[in-house]
Amino acid sequence: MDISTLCVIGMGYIGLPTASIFASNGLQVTGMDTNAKIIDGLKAGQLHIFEPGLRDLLLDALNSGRLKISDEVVPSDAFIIAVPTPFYEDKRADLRAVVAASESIVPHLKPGNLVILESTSPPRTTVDIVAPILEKSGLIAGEDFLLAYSPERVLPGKILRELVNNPRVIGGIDPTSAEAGRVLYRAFVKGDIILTDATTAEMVKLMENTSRDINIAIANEFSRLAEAFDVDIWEAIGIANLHPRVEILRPGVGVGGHCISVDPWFLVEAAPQVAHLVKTARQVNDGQPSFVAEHIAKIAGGVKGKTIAILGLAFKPNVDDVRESPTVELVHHLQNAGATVYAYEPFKPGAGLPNVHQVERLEDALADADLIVLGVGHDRFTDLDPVEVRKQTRADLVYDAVRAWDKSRWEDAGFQFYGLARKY
Ligand code: SAJ
Repeated sequence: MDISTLCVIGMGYIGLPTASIFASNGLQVTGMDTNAKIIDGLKAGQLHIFEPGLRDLLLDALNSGRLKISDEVVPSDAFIIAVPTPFYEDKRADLRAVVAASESIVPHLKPGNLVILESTSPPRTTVDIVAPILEKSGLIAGEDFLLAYSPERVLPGKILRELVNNPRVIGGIDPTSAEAGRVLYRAFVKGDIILTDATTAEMVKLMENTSRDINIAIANEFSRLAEAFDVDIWEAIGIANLHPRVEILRPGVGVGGHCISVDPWFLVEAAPQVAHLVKTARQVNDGQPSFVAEHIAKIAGGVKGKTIAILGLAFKPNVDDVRESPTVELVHHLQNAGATVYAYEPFKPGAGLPNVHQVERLEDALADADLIVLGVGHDRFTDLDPVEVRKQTRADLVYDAVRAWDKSRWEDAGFQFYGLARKY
């Protein structure tokens, strides 16, 4: 089959790079979003997200004339749905954007078209939700048009490299749909392309992020145990990881972002009677900001009435994404315990987070602080010179929640230094 035109629905962290990369590999692409502000910005070559290399890729794609940005779905050979799937308050998957995107394709769907769902979704979404919506066109999935699920699996911060080089899973509602997916993604994917059925592909995606969540949960739980036994968790993990079959991840403030902290709930929702471990791991990771806040309070002799500078609000180092960020939770816990918190996030100085006092410059956070907390290991924080920081603050205490700072350097600069389950 020949696919020369493509419409990508959703210009977020996945849809935008995907649309740009298809355009730079010869397809005629329309990047569609319902958010007028995003559309206007992109048309002017302005990005609403930060991802290394994306700006140049977008500008090249726009300049080539092969990428058009639009607020409408347009008739195309193939459609990719790359919209967010958040969860409701009660942790059930919120599929409204997937449903709306599927409905927006219906008037344009023609025989022979290929539709791909990329959004992370509960098992059976492609078959039970997307297919029936598309069939409102009068066309039959698997007979008149092709339909597949192909999860994005790229790591924020390395999206452009991983889009090209990671293995790609394509789950068709039938083998012909999967094969059509292979033809489409071969335009730029250099990694292996593995074909399977749609529900297996949905489950694979959820299994990947769930297994990472569980592995981080055990690291976080180990940090609490180490704290209880007065053990340096980093030394302990370093030694344990010398074992050829052990690979413990890093404890920290918790697990955030729009993927790992959300996706396991889709399995819990789909099979609550089975997914016990998955649920417990989620609860352990969700409880980590509170554990870190209590640890900080213990070290500081209580935080009531104290002023705390939090460095970093993003969900992980060197990204601008503050969604589901555990550091934001940490801010809230410290505030609830009576602290005044000034938070500085260099990648998004004005994130507009509710109930968070964000400052625009590092020095504004440091000036009146009694205590400095490193919440996210952004390079520009790990590179800080403690001697320079000493000049900008009256704080005596620093707390490194992510083990990014060298204890002795901070102590030499005159600070009392603490960290999560850390002795050295
Ligand atoms: N984290 C730790 N300790 C660690 C590793 C991570 O506390 O040792 C925390 C991070 O600080 C962050 C969270 O976990 O808050 C998640 O970060 P991450 O780097 O593990 O993953 P994401 O959310 O950026 O991207 C994940 C990736 N999935 C896997 O590695 C299995 C990525 O490949 C997926 O494409 C992405 O989710 C997604 O979109 O689903």
